[in-house]
Amino acid sequence: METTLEIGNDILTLSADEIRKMDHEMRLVGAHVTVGLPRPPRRYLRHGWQSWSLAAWTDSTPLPTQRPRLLQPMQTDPVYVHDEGPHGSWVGAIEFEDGKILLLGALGLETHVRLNGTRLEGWSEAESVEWLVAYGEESAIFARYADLLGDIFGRVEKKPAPRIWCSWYSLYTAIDEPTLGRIFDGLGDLPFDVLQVDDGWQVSIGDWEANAKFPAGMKALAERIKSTGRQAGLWLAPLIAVKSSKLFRSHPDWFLKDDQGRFISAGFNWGEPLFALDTTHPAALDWLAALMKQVRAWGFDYLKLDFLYAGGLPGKRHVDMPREAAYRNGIRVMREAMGADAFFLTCGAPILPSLGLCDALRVGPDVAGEWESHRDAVLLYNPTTPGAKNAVRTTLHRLWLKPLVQTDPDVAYFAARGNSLSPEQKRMLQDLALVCEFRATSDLPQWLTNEERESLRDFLGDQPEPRQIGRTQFQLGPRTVDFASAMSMPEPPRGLTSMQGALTGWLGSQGWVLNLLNKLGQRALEKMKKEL
Ligand code: 9PG
Repeated sequence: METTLEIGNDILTLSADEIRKMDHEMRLVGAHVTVGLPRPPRRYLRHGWQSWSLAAWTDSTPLPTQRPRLLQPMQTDPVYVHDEGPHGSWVGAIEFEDGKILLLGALGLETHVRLNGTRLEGWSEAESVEWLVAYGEESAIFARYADLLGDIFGRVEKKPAPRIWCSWYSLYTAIDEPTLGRIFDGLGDLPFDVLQVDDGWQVSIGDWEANAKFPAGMKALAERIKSTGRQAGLWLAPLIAVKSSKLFRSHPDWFLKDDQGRFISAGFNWGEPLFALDTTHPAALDWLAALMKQVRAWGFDYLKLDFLYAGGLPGKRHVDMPREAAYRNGIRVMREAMGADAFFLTCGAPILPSLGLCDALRVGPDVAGEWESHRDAVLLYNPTTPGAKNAVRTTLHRLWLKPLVQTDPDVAYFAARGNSLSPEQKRMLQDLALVCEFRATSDLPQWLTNEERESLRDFLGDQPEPRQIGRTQFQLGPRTVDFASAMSMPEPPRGLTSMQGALTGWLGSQGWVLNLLNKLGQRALEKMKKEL
C-alpha cells in the first residue's frame, strides 16, 4: 500500500505491505519498503555494519569503494561493498534544509537502508519486519529509535563502566610476562578497575592457550593482575581462526563456506587468511562455550571478544538461518557460558545483533597514535582503518546507542611519547571517553611524565555528566567541547592520487606486502620493549 506524509511544504510517499500512522511517527511493515522524497537530500547518514565500519553523515553521492580488497570483510559488510547508492545497516537518515532529519530504521535484524536518488529504500535479507519512520531533531529521533530497539533486544547496563588499562595501543602483540609485570607495578595506585591483556598471549588465532612468552600460564597471569586489587581482562577472537591453527586444521567442517564449497574469507591478519566459525554448528558452539568457561576458570572477569563480525558473514551454515540470527546465536551461547557476572565487551561486532547480550560495544574503528594516515585516508579512501580521526568520527555517530549498551570509543592517550597526536587531538580522545563514560588507556607508565600521570589520574577520577548541546558539541562539567574537526571525510581520490591509490590498494591486497609491513612493525616494537 501507499500513503503520503507531509513534512513542512514537502510531501513524501511511503510504500510498504502495511502502514500505520501514529501520533508522532509512522510504522511500516514489509521486507521491502520505500520513502519517496521530493528531491535528493542534502546529506545521508550511513550507519556501517560493525564496530569498525563507517558511521557518518556524508553527501548523497556514492563513495569510492574502500581498499584494499583483502581487508573488506574486516571493515564493512562485504555483501554491499559494491552497492551503488549510499548504504547502511538497519537504519538510514536524511537531512532536510532546516537541519531536521527523517529516519528509516528497522525494528529487526538482517535489514539495510539505501539512498537511491530520491528514494530511501529499506529491505530485509530475511522475512518481513517492522520499520520506524520519524521526522524531527536528530537527537530526539535517534532516542526514539533506541528506545524501540531496547524493547526488542533488551538493555544491559553495568554502570559505571570499569576503567581499563589495555595492553594493545602501546605494546601490540609484543607482550610477555616480565614486561606486563613491570607495567602492572608501574601503574601503582592509578585508579584502574581492570587490567586487560590484549592480543599476543595466545598460541595462535584459534588455539587459545598461553604461548611461550607466558610460561607461568594464564591462571598465573590473572592472579598477578588480581594481586594488584583489580579485575583481570582478556582479549580473544573466538569466531575466527587462521589457516595454520590447530582448530582450523582439525575441524574444517566448523567453518563457513560458499556455495562452491570454498572457505569464506574473514579477511587477512597475523600474516594469514582468516576463516569464520559457523555459529550454528553444535560442536563449534560446544567448543565456544567450553572456551568461555575455561577463560573464566583462569580468573578473567572482563572479556573483550573481538573480530566478531565473522559470525555474521554470509555463507552456508550447518543450520540454515539468516546470518545475523546465526551471529546472535553464537554470542548468546558465549554469554551464557561466561555468566552474567562477567563484563562482556564486543568488538569488531555487528551493532544491532550484539544488543542485549553484551555489556559494552566498541562503536568505532581503532584509534592510533596518529590523527589520520595519508595512505589510508587519501590514497585508499578508507575511513575504517586505525586512526584517531576515524575513531572519533564514527564513535560520535554511534552515541545514540548509549541508552542500550556501554559505548566504548577505544583508548585515550596521555603520554607525549610514542605517538604523533597534538595536545588538542589527545584532549579530544580524552573528552570523547568522558562523553561515552567509558575510559581506557594503553599508555605505558614508564612513558608518562609526572604531569601526564596526574592528568591521567584526574581523568580516571573525573565523572562529569555529559550533556549534548549541539550536533558535535557537548557540555562536560564547566567545559564545552566540540568534535567538529574530526567529522570531515577525505576528498575522493582523483587524477594522480587515484592512480597512486590503485597501486597502493593492489599492494595492500598482497599477503606478502602486509607481512613485510607487519615484520617491520614487530622489529620496532621489540627494540622499544628493551628500553622498558
Ligand atoms: C588486536 C586488535 C585490538 C583492537 C581491536 C582489533 O586489519 N584490520 O583491519 C584490523 C582492524 C582492527 C584491529 C586489528 C586489525 O584491531 O579493535 O582493539 O584488540 O584487534 O589484534
